[in-house]
Amino acid sequence: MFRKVLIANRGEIAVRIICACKELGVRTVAVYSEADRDALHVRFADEAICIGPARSADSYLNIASIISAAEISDAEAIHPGYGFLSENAHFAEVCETSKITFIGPRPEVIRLMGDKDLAREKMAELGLAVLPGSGVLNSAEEAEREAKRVGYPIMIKAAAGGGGRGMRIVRSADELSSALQTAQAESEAAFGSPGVYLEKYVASPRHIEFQVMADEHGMVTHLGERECTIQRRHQKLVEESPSPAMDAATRQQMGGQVLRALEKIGYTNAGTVEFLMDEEGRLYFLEMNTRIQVEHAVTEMVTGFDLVKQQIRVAAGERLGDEWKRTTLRGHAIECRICAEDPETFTPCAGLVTGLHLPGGPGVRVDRAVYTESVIPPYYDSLIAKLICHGSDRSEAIARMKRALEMFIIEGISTLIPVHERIMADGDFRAGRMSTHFVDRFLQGESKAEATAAGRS
Ligand code: MV4
Repeated sequence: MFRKVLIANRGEIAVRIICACKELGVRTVAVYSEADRDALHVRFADEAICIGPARSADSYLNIASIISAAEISDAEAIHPGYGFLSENAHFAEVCETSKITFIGPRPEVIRLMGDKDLAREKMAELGLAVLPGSGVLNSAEEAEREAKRVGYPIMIKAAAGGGGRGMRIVRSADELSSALQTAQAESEAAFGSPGVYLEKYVASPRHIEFQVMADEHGMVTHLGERECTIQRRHQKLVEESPSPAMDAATRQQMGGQVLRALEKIGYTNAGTVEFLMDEEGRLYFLEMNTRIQVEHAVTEMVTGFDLVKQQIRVAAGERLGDEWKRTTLRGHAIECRICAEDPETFTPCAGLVTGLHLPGGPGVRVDRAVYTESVIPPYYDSLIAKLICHGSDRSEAIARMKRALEMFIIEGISTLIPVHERIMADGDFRAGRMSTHFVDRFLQGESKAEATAAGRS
């Protein structure tokens, strides 16, 4: 096992990684920006090194500063968390050449999966179903030909994108050439590369993703799926495991397909394979995330495994134990992302937290970096805590979430807690009925009548 690990991240995930290290008996090095001097991850780590000014580009994304911090502190490994440098193949390579273990998959695998159209092609070749679609489009004529073959409506996606950014729906041929141009320009501006591809558009899908874990000895395992359909502008709000739309037979079949594909790629460490579920319940591969995700905790609650500890163990060369080979899912877990945002407008709101009470009791977990008197800086993601509730079944998990939200008090700043309370009371949510459009419809008040009724019952 490593003696010392550097955590190249901030916020709740940095604290979460410190928890894992402490339990493994591994010393920790935090890095922090000038805006994070008083942050919880700095306080809980054994050592902390300031790596630059508040702006992410100058600190948490600054590869040279982070590698220097690892060298100065003599850390043997770096855990990148999520976001920031977690899916940066170049960073993983620099770690390798600096003789520091990057806690994640190999750089080539990160690079393959970062190229969304190549990943799609590779996974199709390895037996996963994909939606009808194209490779990278080289001309307007090619786009026209491919769109016609696939059939409208189609969706244009950035090859270097992912997570929904830079996507565009095209409903007919006359919209195509202007949509293509805009999409290419947006992709260039956002990701530094104009490459786009197209896919058949699914009007009301669900987002379902499989959690995987693999050691460096060829053993890959899956830990069931999460349902992440409840999103707003590609930001997930609520996640759960298992998915209310998945049955045991489909889980076993899809899980098996995922494992066989990743074995052939030689995948290592934690990862997530995302699928779109169409209106008929068919699953299509979308993309793969080569990092630990925000929503990993719901999988931890239903499997009983510690995914972050296991990431560190497999990066140190340990094998997956026998218990990973026969995973059983117990009960149901739901996560609400507690963001520092206005609950009406979703505008991020930084500031001083003047009061804080965290919920507890049976089946309740809070992963957070916020504390009383902490200042939420305006420079980073608005996620300040994750509330995760486990129950023996979905309805108990929802009831726990409802009461835990009531017992979660944050004063001084606005949060999305009121939005989550309304989602938990919503009739469609409680029935497990959801699609891409859930949050928009919900905010427009279409399901408000049901919400009020369910909230009172
Ligand atoms: C799609 C789609 C419809 N058709 N692809 C959103 C996240 C990103 N990974 C891919 N996303 C989508 N891809 C095709 N071909 C609709 C979405 C989508 C979505 C999917 C599931 C849950 C919520 C969503 C919200 C917006 C868009």
